[in-house]
Amino acid sequence: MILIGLGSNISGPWGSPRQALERALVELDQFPLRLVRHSTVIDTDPFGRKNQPRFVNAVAVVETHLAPEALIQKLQAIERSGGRKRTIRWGPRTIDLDILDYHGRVLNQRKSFTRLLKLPHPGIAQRSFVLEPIAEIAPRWIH
Ligand code: PH2
Ligand code: MG
Ligand code: MG
Repeated sequence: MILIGLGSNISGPWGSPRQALERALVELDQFPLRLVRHSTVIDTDPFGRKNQPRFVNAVAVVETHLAPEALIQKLQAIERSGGRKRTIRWGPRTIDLDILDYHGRVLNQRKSFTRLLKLPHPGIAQRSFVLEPIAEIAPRWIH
């Protein structure tokens, strides 16, 4: 199973955070991605950096033939079209798409000089805004 985490807490070209999540779900259903199912969209307290707007979060199950490295690049391209600017870590964002799990693969790889692709996503167990949507759509999923 491939699990994608979605998050947003500022408006951008796709509208409000909730509208941006809805649009991102449409983008996750364009070839070579197929949206299998997704959770409800929940309002959540900001995690990590507290003094920023509240988030909306959801989790989606997708299918694709893309390998993890190609998938993350595809997700980053979707983020860019949703107005994502990479500034401060854990700061406000118009749209954030994270690979949470890729068929149980374990990866800790240097993708470029600065960015690491880690699988499963290292923050899952600490983040209820990820765990609750996973429990909704994949209750038998095991970390
Ligand atoms: N994402 C972050 C940092 N903090 N807090 C919530 N509630 N939801 C998020 O998606 C989120 C966050 C960095 O990706
Ligand atoms: Mg994130
Ligand atoms: Mg991210």
